[in-house]
Amino acid sequence: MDQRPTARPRCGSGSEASWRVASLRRVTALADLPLLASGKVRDMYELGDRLLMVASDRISTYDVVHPTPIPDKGKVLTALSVFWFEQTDAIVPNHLLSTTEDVPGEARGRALAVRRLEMLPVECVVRGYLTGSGWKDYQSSGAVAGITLPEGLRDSEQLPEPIFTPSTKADVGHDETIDFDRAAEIVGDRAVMDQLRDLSIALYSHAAEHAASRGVILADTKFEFGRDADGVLRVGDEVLTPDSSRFWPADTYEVGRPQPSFDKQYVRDWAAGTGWDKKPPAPAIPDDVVAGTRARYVEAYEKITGEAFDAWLARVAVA
Ligand code: Q0Z
Repeated sequence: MDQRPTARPRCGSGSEASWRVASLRRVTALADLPLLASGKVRDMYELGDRLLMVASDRISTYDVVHPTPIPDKGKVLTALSVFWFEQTDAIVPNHLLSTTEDVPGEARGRALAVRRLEMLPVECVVRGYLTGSGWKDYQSSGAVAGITLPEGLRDSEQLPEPIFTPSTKADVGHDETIDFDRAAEIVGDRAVMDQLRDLSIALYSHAAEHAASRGVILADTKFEFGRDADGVLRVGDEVLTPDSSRFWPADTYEVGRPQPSFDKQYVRDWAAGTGWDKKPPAPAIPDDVVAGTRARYVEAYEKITGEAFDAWLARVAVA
């Protein structure tokens, strides 16, 4: 069991002798925590009755993870998630507990201590623009997730209003878009599904408006919700990051064609030039493409938050 103290003195504060402070503030190494789940680019550890979510520097294109990490990618995504959790706390509470307390030094900046939730079994997708699978579905049926859209919409066009297009949580392969009724069946409660839709659209609308004011289009995004030990509905997982959303630079946006991805376009363009068939294994990424991609992630953070990325690193640094 977790025998670490729940409250620790801050280094340099209080009157304890420094040897005592040092012994009490020693934290567990990541390797000593039980690994609960590993995604393509993230890992989840048990932290007593809470969880530690760790974003890695791994990057995937065309659903395949490259062997080369993008330095600081995990920290940028974690920092962005925290920015949005703070921004949207009044819309819906979230699972964030701490960015520092009980976060091992080696994981600082890329990890969050979060409440354990009972996750609801649907993905809550909101689309403000017609792209990706939404664009495909519209072209073949005129509808997305059972929502009939106006005729004549073009690739990447803004929708008259944001739409809620839930999907299944597939263990392997791709999530499948479902209509609202099917989502309500899976969740088992239509009123809860109404709540998830309203919260998802409110979160998206808030974030899209903020992003627009900073020259970034939030085309679409995905949320995951769950209930805490008291039954309170909270948004979990990561929110409004480039891995859970499509961000487009507003200054080069053009309707009628696919938009370049803010973060991954350098890697995709380079990969296309190599003749890689998009099947595993993904090729190693050359240094200049790594550097360009890292710069894009940092730029996205700074553009959206208005804060230097270094300020995030300083805020979470081990005291
Ligand atoms: C998140 C995932 C990751 C692999 C479950 N607060 C929570 N409570 C309970 N479960 C989750 C959360 Cl966020 C939960 N995932 C997605 C994240 C690695 C899978 F870091 N699955």
